[in-house]
Amino acid sequence: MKLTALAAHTPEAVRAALAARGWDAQPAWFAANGVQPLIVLLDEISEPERESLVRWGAKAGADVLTGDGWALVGAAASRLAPLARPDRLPPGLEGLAPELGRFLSSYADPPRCWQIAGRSLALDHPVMIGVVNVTPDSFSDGGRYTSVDRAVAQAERLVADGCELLDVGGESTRPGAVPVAEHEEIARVAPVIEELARRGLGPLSVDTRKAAVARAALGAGAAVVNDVSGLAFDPGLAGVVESSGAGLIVMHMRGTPDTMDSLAVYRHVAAEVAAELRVAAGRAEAGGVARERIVVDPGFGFAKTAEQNFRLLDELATLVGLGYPVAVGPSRKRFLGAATGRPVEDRDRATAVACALAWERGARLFRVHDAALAREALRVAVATTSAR
Ligand code: PMM
Repeated sequence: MKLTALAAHTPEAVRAALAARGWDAQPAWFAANGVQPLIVLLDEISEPERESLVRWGAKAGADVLTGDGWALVGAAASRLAPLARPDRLPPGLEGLAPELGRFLSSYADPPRCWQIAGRSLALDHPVMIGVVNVTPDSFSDGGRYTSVDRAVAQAERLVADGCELLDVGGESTRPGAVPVAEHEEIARVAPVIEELARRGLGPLSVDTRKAAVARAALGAGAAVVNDVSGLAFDPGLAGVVESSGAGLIVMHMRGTPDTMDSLAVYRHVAAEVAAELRVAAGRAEAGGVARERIVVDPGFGFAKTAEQNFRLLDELATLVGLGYPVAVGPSRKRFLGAATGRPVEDRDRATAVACALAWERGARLFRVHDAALAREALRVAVATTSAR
């Protein structure tokens, strides 16, 4: 007998083992997905549901760890699947089927593209979003690109280095940053967006929390609204996105840049951020924004300590489980400095590594200040992942 330990973090090792033993590609891929271990945490379940789950787990050979009102279920995907099928559900578990069904179908068939105004971005490869900050006080490149000419030069470099979307922001959101008046923010971003669009340096995104700024930016040629408040700041923003057909990035944060640092209190950061992002994406959908236009983002550095940011980066698959494409913006942030000891101007290598780790965990979009290094790291990460 000869034992080989197979890698279990993706179905790839099982697929390759079966293919090497003569299985055809399709059946090997289905079987590999079927034996893939999945773990789901079910909160807010009733006592009868909990009891039914324990009985089902004993019969199905699933691990069920439970407490008051919750159950953590670990099993191969093929064993979990019947829980999502109303016709095959054990009695008493009917309430679980819709959510489990949604999770399993997005697990089996993740979003493959993102609809933004006028086009769609394929997500079968890493999509880099280049940062063009036109704020005088952004924490990482503060004040260096305030004029339109400088923004254009920066945009040209980002596009040459592989960015497929450029994110133009006119209000710094670093902790304690001074809020910018609407008209001032429009005066900063609109001319830059207009000029970048005129030069074909797009598609373009506007990084704003405000409906009026988004409206002006979309009018100037932007195709995406990137809202760091997750539609919590301006109730009018969803309507502006909906009526323009723009893409929307819903980022997680708590409070405002002024108050967020004091709100970095979590019992279980990945689960709480996922739940809060689900609510934020729900706000977008309730406002008429189609699901295929929405991307979610954990909001590294926004109401999170360094330790919480690293937990979230490691547990990014929890956000991927929401079923929306996931964007990340670790670029040059403080938590990377905490790990490397490097100052803000020397964090692009750490950013590139964080992007590679995030790709491996399921992120598809990467908001970066320096795209050249991130692109190299992402190429290595992509070469290590199998095509789905
Ligand atoms: N971070 C910043 C600004 N906007 N948008 C998204 N979607 N995700 C982020 O992580 C994010 C963001 C802050 O960084 P900056 O001041 O360097 O732009």
